[in-house]
Amino acid sequence: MRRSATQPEVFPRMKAVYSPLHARHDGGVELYRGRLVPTFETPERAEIIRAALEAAGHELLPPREIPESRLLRVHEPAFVEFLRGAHARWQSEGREGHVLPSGFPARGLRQDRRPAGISGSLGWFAFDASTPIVAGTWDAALAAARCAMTAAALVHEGQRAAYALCRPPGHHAARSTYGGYCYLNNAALAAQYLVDEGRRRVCVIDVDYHHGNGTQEIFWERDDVLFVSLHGDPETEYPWFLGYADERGAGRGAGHTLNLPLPAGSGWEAYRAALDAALAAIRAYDPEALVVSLGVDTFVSDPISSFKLEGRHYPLIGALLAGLGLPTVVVQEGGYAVAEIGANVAGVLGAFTA
Ligand code: SP5
Ligand code: ZN
Repeated sequence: MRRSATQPEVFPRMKAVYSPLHARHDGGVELYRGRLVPTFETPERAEIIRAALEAAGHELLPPREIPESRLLRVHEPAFVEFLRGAHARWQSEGREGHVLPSGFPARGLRQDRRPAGISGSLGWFAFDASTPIVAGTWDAALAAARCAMTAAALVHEGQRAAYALCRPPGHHAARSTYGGYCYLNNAALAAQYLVDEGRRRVCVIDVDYHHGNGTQEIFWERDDVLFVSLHGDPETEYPWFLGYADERGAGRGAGHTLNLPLPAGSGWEAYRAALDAALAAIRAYDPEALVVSLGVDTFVSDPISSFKLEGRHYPLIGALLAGLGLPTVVVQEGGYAVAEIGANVAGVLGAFTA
């Protein structure tokens, strides 16, 4: 049925930015509980989300050819060049097996120089052994970053909300480190895009089960981006070394980071209370745009996480976020209960079109 051009759509569809290039990032393994296992972060995740969005009537569109120079607004040039070339270098140095780091510059080791060789470089830039670099990782990561920045552009140009189906995810990637299945920080790139286009205060709210350590680090000393995160308590949950409540930002950014860790096992009641606190902080900041790092690994049967949210809670989260009434970019992060990932993501997004 065609609608007349003058009549507003009763249920306007959301623009969802998707690239098939995500599928090039496949076949990697991660170190999990002492074993190398296929990554939990799989191409199937994105295809199930895509199918659910199509079924819900959202409009899929490809990312724009955003210049790679935009990456450097958030990431260090040497880091970007490393990611681009790491797989080829590993191969040209005659190595077999998976491209994973096996040693890191921990306390007591030198932090002031990057070794020339590939193994030392991997340990320098990576912070875990669960984030493999395969031949197609760079193509997929760049496409995901472009999906996020395209969604930001759509919102800047007047869309009330837009969704970026990013894969690989991004919120663990910092200015010059990668890990947690993340290489380029898609949400930070979206937020920076909005700042660069003139939005004066942007908020990133991160509702993935895991703390968005990369996003926090990127905006740590800034007051033009508020970072708020709800996540499993890092005392027991990945990424373990960031995400505590006493981290509040520094310098100009003092007070512009808010962490709301919750114990593993938390359910909707505790989650809802933390989300209310997050929303109050966002309203007080009065941002001109919102970026949502949307992980649905808060779901009760997620295989690597321990919150107890159910399918019916995702539309409630969406309604609370949409209730802020802000131009909103939703960026896909985690979620590993593959059978339910599409319904849970679509549940959040539906609130922005109702
Ligand atoms: C984007 C994203 O969601 N990345 C998550 C990366 C998590 N990788 C390490 C997971 C370690 C989980 N430990 C097992 C706890 C089982 N309850
Ligand atoms: Zn996560």
